This record gives sequence, C-alpha cells and structure tokens, in this order.
Amino acid sequence: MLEKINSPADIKLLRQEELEILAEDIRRVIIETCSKNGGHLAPSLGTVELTLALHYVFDAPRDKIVWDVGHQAYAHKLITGRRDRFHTLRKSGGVCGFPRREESIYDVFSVGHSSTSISAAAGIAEARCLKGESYKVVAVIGDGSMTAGLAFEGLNWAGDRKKDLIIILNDNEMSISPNVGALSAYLNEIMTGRRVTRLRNDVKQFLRGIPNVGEQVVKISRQAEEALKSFLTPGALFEELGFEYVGPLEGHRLDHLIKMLRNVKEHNRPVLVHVLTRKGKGYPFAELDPTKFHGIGPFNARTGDLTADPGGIPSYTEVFGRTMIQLARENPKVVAITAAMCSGTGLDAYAKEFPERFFDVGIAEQHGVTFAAGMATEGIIPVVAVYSTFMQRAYDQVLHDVCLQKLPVVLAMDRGGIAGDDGATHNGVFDFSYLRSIPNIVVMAPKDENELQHMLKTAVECGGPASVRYPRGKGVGVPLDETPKALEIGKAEILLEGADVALFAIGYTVRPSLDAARRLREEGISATVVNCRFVKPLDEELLSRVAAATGKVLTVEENVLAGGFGSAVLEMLEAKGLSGIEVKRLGIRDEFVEHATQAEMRRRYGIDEEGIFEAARKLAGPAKPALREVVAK
Ligand SMILES: Cc1ncc(C[n+]2csc(CCOP(=O)(O)OP(=O)(O)O)c2C)c(N)n1
Repeated sequence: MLEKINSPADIKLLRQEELEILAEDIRRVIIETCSKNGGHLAPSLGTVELTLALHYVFDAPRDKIVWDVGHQAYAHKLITGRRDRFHTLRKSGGVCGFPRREESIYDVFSVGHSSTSISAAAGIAEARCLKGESYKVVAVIGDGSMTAGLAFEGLNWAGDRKKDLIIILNDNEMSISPNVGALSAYLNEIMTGRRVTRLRNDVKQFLRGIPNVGEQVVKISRQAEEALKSFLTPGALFEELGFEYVGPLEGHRLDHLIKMLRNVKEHNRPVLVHVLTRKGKGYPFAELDPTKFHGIGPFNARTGDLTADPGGIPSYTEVFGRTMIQLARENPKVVAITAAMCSGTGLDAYAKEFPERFFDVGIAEQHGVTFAAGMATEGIIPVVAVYSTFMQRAYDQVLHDVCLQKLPVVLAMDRGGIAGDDGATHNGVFDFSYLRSIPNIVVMAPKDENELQHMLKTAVECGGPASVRYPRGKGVGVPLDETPKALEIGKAEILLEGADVALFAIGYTVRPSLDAARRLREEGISATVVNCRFVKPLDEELLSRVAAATGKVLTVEENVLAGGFGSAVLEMLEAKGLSGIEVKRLGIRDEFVEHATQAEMRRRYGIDEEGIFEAARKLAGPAKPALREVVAK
C-alpha cells in the first residue's frame, strides 16, 4: 500500500481498511530502517495512526502540522514524498531524523529540541490572521514535552488569544523514561477517570458524615451533579486556560481519530485533543521496553538485540555514571539532577543506589539548573547531567542563577562535540563558547575516560560553578584509576615535547593530536602536544611559554571556532603582548554541522588525525634537515 503513496493526497483516496493496511506497511518500513540505521523507533511507531488521521483530515501543506521534537515524525516523512529516500535516514546527505524546513514543504517548522510546537503554531496562527488567510494549524506535542516551561508559555498565550489553533496532546505516559511531574499525574487521572469518581465519592462521604442533614444534602447534591460536572470534566485544566478539551481518545483507532478530527476541524478557536497512544506500538520488543527503543542504534529486528560491538571499552556516559556513584558514596552532599535523560546520561545505577539523591525534573533544563542553584545555597553539591545541546536552553539559569552567585553547581555535559546521526539540532559544539564568556565558572574537557573521573572529582570539590563536557560514544580505552583524584585547577599537561610546532588540544581532540604528532615525527617535524584540560582558566604560564618556544601554535577543538578554546588562546597571547607567534585554529567553522557519522564529520572539519596532521605540517613548514636525518637513521 505504501508504494502507492506519493503525497498525502493519495491517502485521502483510501478506504478505512486500506488505511489499516497502510499503517502496517509504514510500521514495517520504520522497523526495518531503524534496525539498520538506528533512530527514534518507539516514538514513531506510536504515532502511525495519528499521522494518517491528521493527513487524512487536514490538507497539508496548506494546513500546517507542527511536530514537537520531531522524533515521532517518521510516518509523516514516509507519506510526504520521502518514501524512496527513507533508507538514507540519518545518513550523510540523507533524510534527516527530524523535520527540516529545507527538506520538505510538509515540514513547516524545524525541530529536534522539545516543547517548541505550541509557540511555533501560535506564531503561525497569528501570522495567518495578519495575512488574512484561512487554514488550520495543528501542533502535535507529547506528554513528556508538555513538562517544559516553554510549552506552558505557549499554552498561556494561545488560550488567551483565542485564535483558531489545534493542539494534539500525544499522551503515552512516557517521556524517554516514565513521565514525571504534576501534569503527568493529572493526565493519568483523566485517563483513568478516577479524578471525577474520587472527588464525587469524597464529597459524598464528607456530607454523609454530617449528622441528621447529611443524607438530605447528598440527595440535593445528586441533583446538582449535572452542574458540578462541568467543573469536574476531564481536561478542566485546559478548559480553564482557554482551550476546548476533547478526549481522551484511543490513539490507535483510525475511525475514532478521523471522526473526532473532522469535528474539531470545524471549530474556530483553541482546542486541545487528548490522544492516548502506546509507545512502540506494533513492535513487541519496543512496547515492552520503550526506553531502550526510544532512540536506538542498529539492532536485529528479529530479536530486538543491539548489533553494536559489545567490546570492553566503556562509553564516557558509563564512566560518568560509575564516577557519580563513587563521588556520592564519598560525599553525602553530592546529588544528581537530570532533565528526562536518566539512562541517556548514564544515571540508571546511581538512581537505584541513591533514590533520595536523584532528581529527574522532566524536560525542564531551566528548572533543573535553577533548582540545583537553590540546593547549592543550602550546602548541597548538585551535579546537573544534561546533554551539551540541551544546556543551551538553560543559559540564563547558568549565568544568572549559578555563576553570578558563585554557587557550587556542576554541569556534566554529555554529547559535547559532534553528536553524529542526530544532526544539527543535537551537536554540542557551542558550549566552550557560551560558557567561557561567563565569569566565575571553570570549564573543562577530559582527554580520555580516566581523566573524566578526575575532572568530575575536581568539579565537585572546587567550591564554585564548574562544567565538564565529554563526547558521545566510547572512551579511548585507557585503564581507569581505582579512585578519582582532583586535578589542580587551570593546569595543563605536556604530553610530547618538540621544537617545530605546538599542538594545543582539548577534550576529544587530544588523542588524534598525539597520533598526528607521531606521524609528523616520521616526517622529520617535531611537535609539542599539550593536553590543555581547561578552557577556563587557561594555563597561561605553560601555554605562553610553549607558544614562545615554538613560535607556531595549532589549537584543536571540537567546538565552533567563534569564541571557543582557540579564541581563548589568541586572547591570552594578545593580553600577554606575545606578538610574532603564528597561530592557526582548527574547529567548526561558522555553520551548523549536519547529520552523518561522527567520524565523517570530524573528517569534514579537519579535526581528525589526518586533518590535524595536514594542518600542523603546513604550519610547521619544511622539516629541519638535521631532524630529518636523525629520523632517517
Ligand atoms: C530541550 C530538550 N530536552 C531533551 C530532549 C531529549 N528528548 C527527546 S524526546 C524526549 C522525550 C519526549 O517525550 P514525549 O514528548 O512524551 O514524546 P514520546 O517520546 O513519549 O513520544 C526527550 C527527553 C529534547 N529533545 N529536547
């Protein structure tokens, strides 16, 4: 059936039974593709019927369907002209894992970070009115994404403006892990209908308890129940905010969905449609373990097992998780905070051992950071584990609530650097720049997984704001010291000494810089390699000494060049009046890094061994004859 669908117009020609077959086809293709390329399997399987119903009832691209996060939009991609290219999902030059305006006219808003859909849809609806046009605007948001402040800001606005706008709340009771928070509990009560029944029973019980008059009042209250109902309807919260509430609807029943969306289409004011779906629907392994299959690497579709090599080298994320346990055992003041990324940040085992000292705040990075700052004022040492890219959302909280008050909050920033196949929305290549411009914070990046342990210990003990950023993926395979030891703040280390050129590397780039330097040596060029460790404070004494000695410096970072680590080195040399030193910076030029493997992108930006080798060779100039002879011998 999917073979016949080239645009949403084609699905409008199908009968109900054919739509059901199409849903099965779509599921099969999504499972097959994700098993090869990895991807957001469980969220996308959960929205197949919802997507078909939306495109069946509404007329995209005239009507605007705005996806939140966009990790659930694979069915949307498949029926909006990208079926033939879908096998390239998340590959270099292929279909992006998230809606992208550049990719299709059906992707009306580019996404990847959560909770933007209501505000974006409200903006589109407002623009439509300004232009005097008429079309429908639909935002599709998950219950997890509703936990963010941004979603509430959008609701607050849209409910009051009373413009024609439809919000579909895709409620599967899950974020990546089970959802958290009061809103989640409220939705859960609506779903089970318990809220109405419980309140009614509570009132009755209370009235019966009043001697003599109780029974009489119960009778009267029964008559008043009709009036009371409007107050107790499911979704009263949304009604109070200015939305008409429709639901809860069974999200895998195409007939129900289509009928209800047709009704809703006739309304001309804000409506919230509450749809209940099952994450991973139709693939038993994903239904059983939706967290594992939320965003997954390649796997065996038959068994559900991951195909990634089981090799013994732990990931940075795993080492972070283990170190957190060690630090928490050592110091009862240490706590961990995550924003809906417990397993993504490696905190599962920690959360089991220290349930009282683990806080999942939901997708609420801003709240998470300020919540940490509040704790820190009371002597607690919070470690906020958030992916580098998502910390962007909490910038003012880091600046105003943590750094301005010099509070001892640790930012553990996973996925620092190039994130790979998730693409432009998920790269953590800005944090050196956005953090080093803030006073009072220590900014570090480890050269390997062993140094990560030591940096975490350093951060926890430094008594003020500190950040440690580390990459996605496996460590370099070095042995791990038994216990983490604090490093001296602002101290770099020289890994290799040479006279022709100096490589100032930080974080992930230290290892390829070392490998490049060894190759340079074979060519008769001797390089100093410095593991700089700290973007802030820089080891000014060591770096200026080495720079002056070689006269040629290559800085290497997996961060944007603008305002990053290399900029810090240049500023330091300028401040010290060290003129005449030739400096070349390697890093990400002024553009967004697209989806591809990490290795492909490191190659493209010249920050892998090969790129560093070439740049250093060029900077060093011709090899000194004497050294070339020594090497030749
Ligand atoms: C600002 C931000 N923080 C964290 C994430 C990581 N993330 C992606 S999807 C997701 C869960 C979303 O839950 P929900 O909206 O309920 O959708 P579901 O996956 O359950 O369909 C999270 C935490 C993100 N994309 N953006």
